[in-house]
Order: sequence, then C-alpha cells, then structure tokens
Amino acid sequence: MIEQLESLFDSFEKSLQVLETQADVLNLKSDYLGKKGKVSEILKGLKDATPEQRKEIGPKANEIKDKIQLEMTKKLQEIEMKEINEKLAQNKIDITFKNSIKVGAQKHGGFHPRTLIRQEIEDIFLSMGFEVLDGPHVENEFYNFEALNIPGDHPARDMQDTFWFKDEKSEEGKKHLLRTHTSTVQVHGMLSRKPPFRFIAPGTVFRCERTDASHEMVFQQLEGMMVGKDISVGNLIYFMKVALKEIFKRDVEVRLRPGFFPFVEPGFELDIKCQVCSGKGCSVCKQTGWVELLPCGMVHPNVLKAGGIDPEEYNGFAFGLGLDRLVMMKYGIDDIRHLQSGDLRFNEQFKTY
Ligand code: FA5
Repeated sequence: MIEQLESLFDSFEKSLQVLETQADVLNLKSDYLGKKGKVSEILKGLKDATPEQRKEIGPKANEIKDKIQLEMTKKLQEIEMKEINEKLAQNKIDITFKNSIKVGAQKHGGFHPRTLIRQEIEDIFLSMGFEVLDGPHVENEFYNFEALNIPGDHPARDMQDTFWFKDEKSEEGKKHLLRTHTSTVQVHGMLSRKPPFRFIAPGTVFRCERTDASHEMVFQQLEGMMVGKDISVGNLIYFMKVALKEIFKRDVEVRLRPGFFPFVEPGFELDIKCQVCSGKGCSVCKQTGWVELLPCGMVHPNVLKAGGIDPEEYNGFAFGLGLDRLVMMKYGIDDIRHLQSGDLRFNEQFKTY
C-alpha cells in the first residue's frame, strides 16, 4: 500500500502539470482526495493490514494527502497569476498616448456664449466695486410688481405677460409667479443691505410671449442697481458706457431715448445699432436698424421706500440689460432661438480653447 500511495502521488503530479484552469484542478482534487477518490480507494485495504503495517500506512497516507493539497494550492495560485498577467497585458494603459488617442484630436467642452459674456460682465462690474447677487425664479407679486411701484390694478402689469401659479398664496396673501424680470433682485438687494451699495444680478426670466428672432419665453437679463447719495444720470450713463466699451472692445453706436418703466423716473431706453445687419434692417431689429438692449433710469422714490430706504436721503440708478440680446449683438447671431437650441454645431463655434 505504501508503494501504491507513492505511485498515486506520481500520477497526480503528472496529471496536475498539464492542467490550465482552476476548475480542472479542483476536479482533479476530488478525483484524488474526495470521499470516493483514489486515496480513499487505497485506504479501503487497511482493514486487511496488520497493526504494524497500519502504523506505517496511516502517516504515509496523511503525508501524501498533504503533498497533494500543497501542490494543488500552488497550481491554483499559478493559474490565477497567469490570468491576472494576461488581463493586465490586454488592458495596458498607454500613458504616452502614442498608440491610443491622438493628442489634439480629443474633444473638449466649451462655454456657452451666454456664459462667456456673463462672466465677462461680472468681472467688469466686480472691478467697479459691484457685488454679484442671485435671486429666486419663483417669486410672489410683491417682489415682481408691488415693490417696484406696480400695484395690482396698474396697467403696467400687462407690459410683461406673466406665468402665474395656481397654488396657495404666500403667507402675506400674495400670488406666486415666475419672475418676468430680474428687477425682483432690486427689492431683495435693498431689503438686505444698507446704502450705499451697488450690485448686479444676472439670471433667467420667464414671459408668456410669442417667440421670434429677438424674443424668447425663457431668456436672461442682468439687473444693476446703485444706491447712495447724490447719484446722477451722468453716473448712470458713465457705467453703461464703460460696460459696453469693455464688452465690445470697440466703439458701438448706441442711442438713449426716454422710456417708461414704473420703477424708474426718469426712465430711458438704451438701444444699440443692430450688429447683425449693421443697421441696414433685418429680422432681429425688425427692420429698424436698432435693438432695445438696456433700459435704465433713476430709481423711483416709491421703490426706495418699499426697499426700506429713505428717498429724502438716498437716490440711485437701475438698469435691466437684455443679456441674450447682448450675446446676439456681440457675436452677430441672427436668431435668439439658437441660444437654447442645444445644437452642438452652434455651441461649438464659441469654444474658448
Ligand atoms: C424690463 O424687464 C425692466 N425690468 C428693465 C429695467 C430695469 C428698466 C431697471 C429700468 C430699470 P424690458 O421688458 O424692456 O424691461 O426688458 C429688458 C430687456 O430685456 C430688453 O431691452 C431686451 O433686451 C430684453 N428682453 C425683453 N423681452 C425679451 C424677450 N422676450 N426675449 C429676449 N430678450 C428680451
């Protein structure tokens, strides 16, 4: 039996050598060490052996079992390492990029033209001491109208078609709406700081309007407000001129004309010579050669009062820049609807790198 056990180990070793998968190794293990395996078969003969023979065969059988177990563990590890190395060779990372992606052929993202202009304007106004504020899209009628000198029955409420919410009114009994202009931030700004102050507030506004080449239902404005002592129309015009010069990096023709907005007095419309048609007339400027861009004016005393500011002591100016229209003028875009089209062929023209 001792010889049988030793030759069994030899045949095990030979069979093991040619195996290549862990499953085959485990099958071989059960052939040899399993309940009905080859070692058990040999040990069945123990019943006919003498006590002396048994003393010898027992330890030998254990030794052979341990050796089989050890060889198998080694083989399993060997196969595992081989598999890992093969996988690593397949998934090799080429840090030189020589054999994979060509440097330069990679696609980079870029900023939307509106984001580019917005960042540029924020930098310009920050450099002139303005803060940049944000405000909620969902407002109640106090912030969008009443505090801006537009009471409930005022015809000016119809100047901007409003998306109203049908939900519960606010705690103060005011109806909710999607803000129609960023002038709402004037009110938040006044109520949360003491004069003197100056801030801008870029953001999205919503109007229930028919769209065309220069009108969207969801578009962006950039509000500006400066409150202090003895502020004049001259100050207002100075800041508007500096901002436009910095944005266009060249002289652009503008005109200032009287404009009516209940929240400013006097109020102005600042139009820009249409940069799409150079003033000849097109669908963007509705054949007039001019585009309404930057309404502005001196803050109405009622608005200052609603913002908790004494109009006897302080005054100020405010403006509401049409940010999307400015983007159109800067880049010569002939339809505002391109801006939100999500068309990559449009967006890709403005990559910054
Ligand atoms: C206002 O919204 C005022 N809140 C602006 C203001 C602020 C005046 C502070 C005085 C003081 P208006 O409705 O004109 O005004 O809009 C301002 C600018 O937004 C317009 O000049 C135009 O450039 C842009 N705009 C208006 N409607 C649209 C639209 N449907 N699509 C794209 N841009 C628009």
